Amino acid sequence: MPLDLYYFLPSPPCRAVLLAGKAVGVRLNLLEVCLLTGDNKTPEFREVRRVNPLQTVPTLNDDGFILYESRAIMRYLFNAYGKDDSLYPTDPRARAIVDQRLDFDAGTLIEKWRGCVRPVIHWNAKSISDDAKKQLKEIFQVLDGLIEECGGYCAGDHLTLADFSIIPIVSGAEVSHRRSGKFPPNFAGFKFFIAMRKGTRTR
Ligand SMILES: N[C@@H](CCC(=O)N[C@@H](CS)C(=O)NCC(=O)O)C(=O)O
Repeated sequence: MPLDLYYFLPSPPCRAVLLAGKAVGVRLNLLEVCLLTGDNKTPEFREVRRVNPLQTVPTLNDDGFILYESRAIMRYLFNAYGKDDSLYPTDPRARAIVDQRLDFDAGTLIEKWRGCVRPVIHWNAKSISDDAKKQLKEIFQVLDGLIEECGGYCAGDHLTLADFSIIPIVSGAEVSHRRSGKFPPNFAGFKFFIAMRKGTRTR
């Protein structure tokens, strides 16, 4: 039985779940909810509204079991269907580092990203404030240091759920700043990111 995933591609948390689902090896039945046209407020989205008081994507429906919050969904996919323990290590310290990075993403990194994109997308701001840009730059420098410490990954010396959560933020920023040449240097060594770009770029 396929798992239904309500998603919207530009949303980093949705892309994180798509990456994790692929790595875990589950088939996701994708149901698009266009946030730009307010699909999540329409009657068609009633099912999700009923089960997700936040009315957000991603939302997973696994045979009636409903889950929202991308990092909880990623962990659930791993716990329920994962075969490759390295994605979310069982060693307490290795897992703690993955959890730390996931929490760093949820509590800090994505918020700095939102500080830049939200005013433009939702509040018709014509530009991003200098303060928001500065905050994003500073947190990217912190992330850059973590990637360097881990030899090209976000948490530990191999690919984990933390990379899937963080990659969509970095790739979104990279697209925005592709020509500025101001990207933190170690992002160039972010191994999964490079692989993903090679696999997905068409030009
Ligand atoms: N912490 C949540 C964030 C979910 C979230 O805010 N999703 C946004 C898209 S990025 C959304 O659905 N927004 C619709 C709305 O707020 O009306 C997660 O990681 O899944």
